[in-house]
Amino acid sequence: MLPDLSTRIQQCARDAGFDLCGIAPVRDFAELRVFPQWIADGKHGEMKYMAARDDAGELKRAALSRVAPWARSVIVCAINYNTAHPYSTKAQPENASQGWISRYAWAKEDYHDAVLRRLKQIEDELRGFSDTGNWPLATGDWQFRSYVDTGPLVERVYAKYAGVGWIGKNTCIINQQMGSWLFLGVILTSLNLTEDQLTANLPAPDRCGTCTRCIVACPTQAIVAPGELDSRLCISYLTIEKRGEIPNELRAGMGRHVFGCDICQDVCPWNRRAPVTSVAEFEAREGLVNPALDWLAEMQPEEFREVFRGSPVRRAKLSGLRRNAVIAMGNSGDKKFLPTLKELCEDADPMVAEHARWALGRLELVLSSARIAR
Ligand code: B12
Ligand code: SF4
Ligand code: SF4
Repeated sequence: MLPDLSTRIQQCARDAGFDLCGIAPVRDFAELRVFPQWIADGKHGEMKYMAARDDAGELKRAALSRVAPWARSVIVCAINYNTAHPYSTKAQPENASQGWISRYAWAKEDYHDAVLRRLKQIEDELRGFSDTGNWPLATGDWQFRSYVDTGPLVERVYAKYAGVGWIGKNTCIINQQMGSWLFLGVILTSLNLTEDQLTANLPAPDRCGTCTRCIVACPTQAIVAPGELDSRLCISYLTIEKRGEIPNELRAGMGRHVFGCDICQDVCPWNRRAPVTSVAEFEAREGLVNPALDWLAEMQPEEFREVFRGSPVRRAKLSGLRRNAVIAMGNSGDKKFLPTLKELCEDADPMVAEHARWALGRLELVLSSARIAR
């Protein structure tokens, strides 16, 4: 029995700057049993790392107890990244020549780095407990491993069982007070926390009720069932993870999204009064909120490196970002993009050129149907 251990850990998390923290046991949770079928159905698209298997052929992310047999509990931390800017559902209809970069990606520092640094601070504090004599146990044998995204686990499931929030129908972790603009970070630990320390009032109750706003609002019908997302249809996947050509039939639904998508969170009633973060690293970089589409579509490598140094947007690579911006121009209904798109049809990057040809056709169609309607 380790009295007050979870309270001490939560204090460490607050000291490190996290808004929420809980501890979940390592278990074969019911939600994890849907994961193998999700992979078997191909809903992870081209994200091969999601389907990584261990030597015995088991999906790594579905079986933490096999991949990290030493791990007994998972400390789950969450930090608010919401800024005071309007939601995309409000800002986008007003700015036809501008695109949308997802709220999480405006940040001055990539969240992987900002969150991992804070997790390491917690690790250090926990290790330091025995040295200062503040802790009744020797910590020498404790094992910790911190992850942001890259660990062999489905973070949201552990967040649910740590009491951080419930898994909404949009698949996001939602906290009753904070909403869902939260980054998660996890620390696997060898700490064998007792049942009552872990599970008092857990998991967080589901408060979606009869609401279906996110499912209805998703422009590409990517939420195929409550809590189940088909990545292959999700704008976030298409604009960030998908390499090469975007399937033709999905391009119109992408609207003016150039990196990520926030719609299923923008419409969520639990985000209506979501607090604004005080974390300096998550403040928006200049020019990334409602960025000009032609600026992105014509960006050169040097400027890309400069503007997106240390930003998660680098993941799309310049070619992918330009591809996305070109599609967005096609969807914009703004005739000022016609000459730029004509030029981009001959772009040296064949992927950009192919998408520009589609976008030109699409823009001409949108403009002519607008003329007929008048
Ligand atoms: C791959 C990935 C993606 C993929 C796939 C998303 C997805 N929903 O699976 C794509 C690229 C589309 C994506 C998009 C986004 N992502 Co992402 N992503 C991840 C990553 C790396 C893995 C997620 C995963 O394992 N998916 C597998 C599926 C099966 O799991 P799941 O959707 O979480 O579903 C679980 C439950 O919903 C439940 N479940 C599902 N169906 C059913 C049905 C029943 C009946 C039951 C009982 C349970 C159940 O079981 C599932 C697990 O088995 C995590 C980090 C991590 N290591 O966990 C970040 C993570 C989930 N992403 C995050 C973010 C911020 C985003 C975006 C908001 C970014 C953006 N603005 O564009 C969007 C949100 C889109 C959305 N609605 O999910 C955050 C989420 C924070 C939060 N509050 O929830 C995470 C945790 C990263 C982090 N460290 O903060 N992401
Ligand atoms: S992120 Fe956008 S495309 Fe993906 S499920 Fe949510 S609303 Fe749909
Ligand atoms: S929009 Fe409604 S259904 Fe979707 S996650 Fe929010 S509360 Fe749940």
